[in-house]
Amino acid sequence: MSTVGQSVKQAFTSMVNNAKISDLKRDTVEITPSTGLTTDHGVYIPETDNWLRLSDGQKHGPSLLEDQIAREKIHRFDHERIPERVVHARGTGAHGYFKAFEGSPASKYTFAPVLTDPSRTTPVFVRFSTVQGSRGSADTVRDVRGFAVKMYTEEGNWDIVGNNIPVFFIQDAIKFPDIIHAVKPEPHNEVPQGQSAHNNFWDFVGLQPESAHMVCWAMSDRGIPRSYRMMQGFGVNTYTLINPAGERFFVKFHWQPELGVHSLVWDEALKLGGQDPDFHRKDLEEAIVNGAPPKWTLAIQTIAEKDEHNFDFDILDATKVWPAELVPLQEVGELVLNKTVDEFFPETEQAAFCTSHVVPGIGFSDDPLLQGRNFSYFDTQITRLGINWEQLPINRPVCPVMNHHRDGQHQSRIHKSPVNYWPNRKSAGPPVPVEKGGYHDFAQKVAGIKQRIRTPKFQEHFNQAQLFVNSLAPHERAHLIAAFSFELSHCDDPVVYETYTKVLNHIDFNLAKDVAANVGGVMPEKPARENHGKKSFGLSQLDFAPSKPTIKSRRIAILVADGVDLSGVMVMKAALKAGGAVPFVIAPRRGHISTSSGGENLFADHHFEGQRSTMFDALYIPRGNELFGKTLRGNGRVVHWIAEAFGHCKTIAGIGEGSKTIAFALSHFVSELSFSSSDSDTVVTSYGVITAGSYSLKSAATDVLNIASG
Ligand code: HDD
Repeated sequence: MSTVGQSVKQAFTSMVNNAKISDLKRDTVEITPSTGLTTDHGVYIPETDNWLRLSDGQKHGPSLLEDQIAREKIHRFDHERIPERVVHARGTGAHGYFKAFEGSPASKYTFAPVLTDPSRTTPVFVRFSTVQGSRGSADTVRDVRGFAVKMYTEEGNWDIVGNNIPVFFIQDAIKFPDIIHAVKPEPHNEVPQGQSAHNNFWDFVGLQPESAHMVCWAMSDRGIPRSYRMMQGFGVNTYTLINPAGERFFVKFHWQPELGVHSLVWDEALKLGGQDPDFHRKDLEEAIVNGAPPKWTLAIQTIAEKDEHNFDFDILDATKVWPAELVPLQEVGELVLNKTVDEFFPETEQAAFCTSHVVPGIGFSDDPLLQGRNFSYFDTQITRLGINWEQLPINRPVCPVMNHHRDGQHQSRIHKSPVNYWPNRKSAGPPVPVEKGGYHDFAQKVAGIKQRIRTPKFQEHFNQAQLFVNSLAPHERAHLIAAFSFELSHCDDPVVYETYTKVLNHIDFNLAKDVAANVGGVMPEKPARENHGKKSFGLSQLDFAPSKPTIKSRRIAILVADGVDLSGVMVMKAALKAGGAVPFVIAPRRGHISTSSGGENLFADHHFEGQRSTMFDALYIPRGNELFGKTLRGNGRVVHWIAEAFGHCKTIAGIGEGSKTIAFALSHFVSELSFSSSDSDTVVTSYGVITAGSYSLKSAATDVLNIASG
C-alpha cells in the first residue's frame, strides 16, 4: 500500500528517537543477513526443514520424539497466542510524542509538568481500536473507536484511555459486562462479527435509556471514520487536576485532529470491510511512512470544584458532554505520531493501558464509570499478559521503577537486596518512600450512606441526545436515519425494533417517524417529549473542518491506459505531491504503460482489478489518444470506478479523453451535465461540476487540490 519501499521506511523510522524509543532498543534484536539460526538455548541449528526420523533412505519411517529441535519449534508455535483483549481486540498503534504549548493554560489548573512544561518532549504510544470485533475483524465496521494514549512522563506513565466519542453507553461500571455481552456476537451462534446490527444490542439499549445519547453518536458518521488520523479522541470520564496552590478542578480531555474530522459513507465502509479489512491500519502506517505524521491538539475543559453542581446535568455522568458554550475548550499541547512499530506483537499487542495510571498533578473524580474502570484495567492485564505486565518493554516507564513487589510469572528484574519489605532494618537504604514529588492523594471530604442508587441528575437521559441530533447538518442527520434503519432492519425480533423506535421518539419525533417507516417500527403519533431546540458547537463534524483546507496524505487515483498523455500525468502528480497528497497511477496492468508520445515511460503502481474506488479519496483521468479513451471506456471496472466514486461524493477530475470517459460513465446518472466532447481541457467534479472547455492543466490540479480537501 505504501508508496515508499521498506528500506526508505526503515531509514525514516530509524531517524525518529525519544526516551522511549531508546529504552526499547535495550530489547530490540537486530537481525542481519549473517545472523545464524539457533535454538532458544542458543545452539546453532544446521537444518530446520526435516524432523529427525527413521528411514532407510528410500522410505519414511516414524518421526522421532527425541528430536528436541523439532519439539521446541512446535512447542513454541503451539503457545504463540495469548487471550485477545476482552473488548477493543482489533487495533493498531504508533509511537510519537507530546509537547505542551508555550504558555500552556494548563498551568492554572495543574502542576503536572507533562501538561505545563514546553521544554519537555514526552514520549507517547497510542493504540487505536474498534470495540466489538475480534482481533481479525475488519477496520471499517460501524463501531466506537478506541483512542488509548500512554505518556511516558518523567514522573511515571500516564494513560488516557479514551474513545472517538465523548460519551459512553452506561453511567455505572457495574453495567459494563451487560453492555459488552449485549453488543458482542450473540452467545448461541457467535454472530455477528464486528457489528452492533443484531437483536441483543438493540434489545439492551432499548431497555437502558441512559445509552440513548451514545447510541446516537455511534449511529452517526462518527461510527465510520475515514481514518484514525481524522477523528477526535476524548478521555470521556471526568478526571481532576490539582494546581500548585492545592486547588482542584474537574477536567475533560479532548484530542482535536489537525486534518479535521472526516468519515466514510456507509456504502464505502461496507465494501472496504471486504476489499481492504486493514484499511485503517494501513492508512496510519502509510501516513507516517510517507512523512505526514498525524497530529492532534490536546484541549481541556475545566470546572472549579465549587462549580460542580451548577449544571443541569451531573458533571460526573459519562453519558453527558460539557457543552463548549458552558465550558470552553483550552488548548494545551500537541500530540504527534511519527514512528510505526518495529514488531506488532511485542509493541501493539502487548501494550496495556490503565485508567488508574495517573501522575502527580492529575487525579480521579467520583465518576462512577471511572471508579470501576480503575479496578478493571489492571485486572484484565493479569489475564492477558500476566502479573508482571508492566515490565514488558512497551509498558515500562522511562523513569526509575523500584519497590518491594516481587516474583510472579515472567519476573524479569533481578533485585540486589536482601530485604523485600518495608519498614526494614536497612531503612536508610533504597527504596524508601518519597515525600517530595510523590503522588499525594487529594484530601477530599466524603460523607454518605452506603446504598445502591443513581442520584436524580443521573436519571435524565434524553436532553443531550436531542442536543446532538439537533446539532447535526442535514446530510449528517440523513446518515443517522440511514444507520438506525440499517441496524434495526437487521433485528428480526419485532419486540426489539418496536421498542427502539419508541425510544427514538423520546429523542426526536421526526427521526422516530423516518426510522419507523423504514424498519416497520412503531409509528409515533406525537412526540414523546418536546424538542428543546438547542444546539451546541462541536457536535457536528463540520465544526472541525481544518482552518486551512488540506489534501495532506489523501490518496488520489490517476487512471491511465496505453496512449496516455505523459505530461498530463506528471503535472497532476507533481501538484498533488506538492499538496502532500499520495497519488497512485492505476492501469490495466502493473508495470510500464506506453504513452501517446511513444515509449513506455510511465509506471503504473496497480492494475484496475487490484484496487477499488473506495480505497481512494479522489480520482483523476488525464488526457490521452483515442486508444487511451477507448480502452478506459471499454473497461467495465473503470466505468464502475467512476460511477462509484461519484456516488460516494468524491472529487472526480478529467481532461480531454479523461473527461469524455467520465461523461460516459456518469451519463446515466447526471444527464444535465454538458461534458466537453472535444479534446479541450475539462474538469468534472461531484461537488460543483466544472465543465468549462478552456480549463488548463494547472487549474485542474488546483481544483482537485481545493475540492479534494473537502
Ligand atoms: Fe474500556 C479496553 C476505552 C469503559 C474495561 N477501553 C479499552 C480500550 C479503550 C477503552 C480505548 C483499549 C485499550 C487498548 O488499546 O489496549 N473503556 C474505554 C472508554 C470507556 C471504557 C472510553 C468509558 C469511558 N472499559 C470501560 C469500563 C470497563 C472497561 C466501564 C469496565 C468496568 N476496557 C475495559 C477492559 C479493557 C478495556 C476490559 C479490555 C482490554 C484492556 O482493558 O486492556 O479492562
